[in-house]
Amino acid sequence: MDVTRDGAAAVLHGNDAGTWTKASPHLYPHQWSWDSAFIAIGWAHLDVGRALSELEELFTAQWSTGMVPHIVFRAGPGQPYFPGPEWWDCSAVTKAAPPPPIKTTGICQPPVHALALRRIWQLTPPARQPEIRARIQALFPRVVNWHRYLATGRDPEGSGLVTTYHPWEGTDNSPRWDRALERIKVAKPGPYTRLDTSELGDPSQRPTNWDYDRFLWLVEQLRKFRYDDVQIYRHHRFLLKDVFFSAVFVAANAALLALADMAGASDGDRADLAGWLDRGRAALARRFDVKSGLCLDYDVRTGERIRVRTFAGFAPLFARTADADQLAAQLRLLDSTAFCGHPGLRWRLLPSTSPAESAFEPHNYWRGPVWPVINWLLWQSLTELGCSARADDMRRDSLAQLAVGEFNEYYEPLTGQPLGSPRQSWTAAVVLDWLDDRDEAGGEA
Ligand code: 9WN
Repeated sequence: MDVTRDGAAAVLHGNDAGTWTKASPHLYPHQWSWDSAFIAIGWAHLDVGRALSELEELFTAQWSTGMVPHIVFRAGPGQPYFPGPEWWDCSAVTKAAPPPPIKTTGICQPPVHALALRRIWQLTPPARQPEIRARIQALFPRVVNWHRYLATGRDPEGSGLVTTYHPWEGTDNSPRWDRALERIKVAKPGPYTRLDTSELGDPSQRPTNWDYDRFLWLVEQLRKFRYDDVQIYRHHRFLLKDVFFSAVFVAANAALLALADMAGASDGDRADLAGWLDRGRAALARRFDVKSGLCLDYDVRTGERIRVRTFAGFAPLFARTADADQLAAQLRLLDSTAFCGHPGLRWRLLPSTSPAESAFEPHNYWRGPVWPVINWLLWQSLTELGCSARADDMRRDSLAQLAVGEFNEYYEPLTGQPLGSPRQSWTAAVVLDWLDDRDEAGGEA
């Protein structure tokens, strides 16, 4: 059966909590940061006002540092999630966190929000432009502030690359983090009971207990440092320059600049955005490894380059800044047997980890499966980079893949089997964007 707009809309409506959307009905009952950004793009196809509420609601939990937290805990006690707010205890240890009753985590996720704002504005019909413009103008400085946090607190070296503090800052059990986690020998967090593996019924699709021990131990460390970036930088064991996160940041700075006139941005903000964009683009170019054709993360603690082949290596594409040589090299690699051209793949889509890697596990979360949202980001990037034929194939194959299952979180790359949580909001959201063939209705950006 074909994947349909009505089916995707029903997922968003089913997970809708009024002004925010559960990331999924059972496994993820709260508001997640980058999920919300993708979800807003989905809502923009149904109601641009509702799309903007998603972001406005998320930003009510923004920290005074500018950080937008990775989870805003909003579900009631009947909808448990582990680890809950008591593991983070943010407002008790730092004034930077919003006061109760707002409860958040103390880390963040990739800044897709600006891409969502731009899409919302593009899809705003003329009759709604005055209202939506005013609301975007009100939100815009907060989004710039979020970017300022990433450009400063998360990059004290001014390197142009964002430092992540925890695998939960986007791609949880990606093999990119294996060596840094292996160095943590003593991780024994307090007693805990996971809910995710029983909820899903198949632990092989989720991180291991070894991973969770380390994930929770890292949370305890961050809490001990009172979520203070200076302390964290001084003492934390997990500091990774993440090229994918940094690439999204570059694309997000460009998106805010594209909205700057409409949003009435100050000269200072425009100059900052342009500076962060240039610095990020140059930094990604420096992390490009000619031998492998990939952009490589590095470990701030050891200085080590992380050579494992994953989707993140295509950072110059995700940033939309690849120069002609890098673009050609990355497109070749994208369709090589190490990635989309692997003969065993069900669809020619980008897997989270290369099937040619020894760490590849086709069932396991970020260690092999295809994530529709990542392919959506790449599709948008390829479109912007002028590779429309390759982008069209990616959209077509993604929709074909999504005809099976129920808007799942991720898919087995060799068989196309749907995995993870069904009725995942962000999957439905990107389907709504892929299925939209209207000309852009509204504002230019
Ligand atoms: C921890 C909600 C989130 C996504 C992450 C994804 C997964 C959470 C989990 O689900 O992480 O944040 O419990 O596994 O890895 O990218 O935002 O969809």
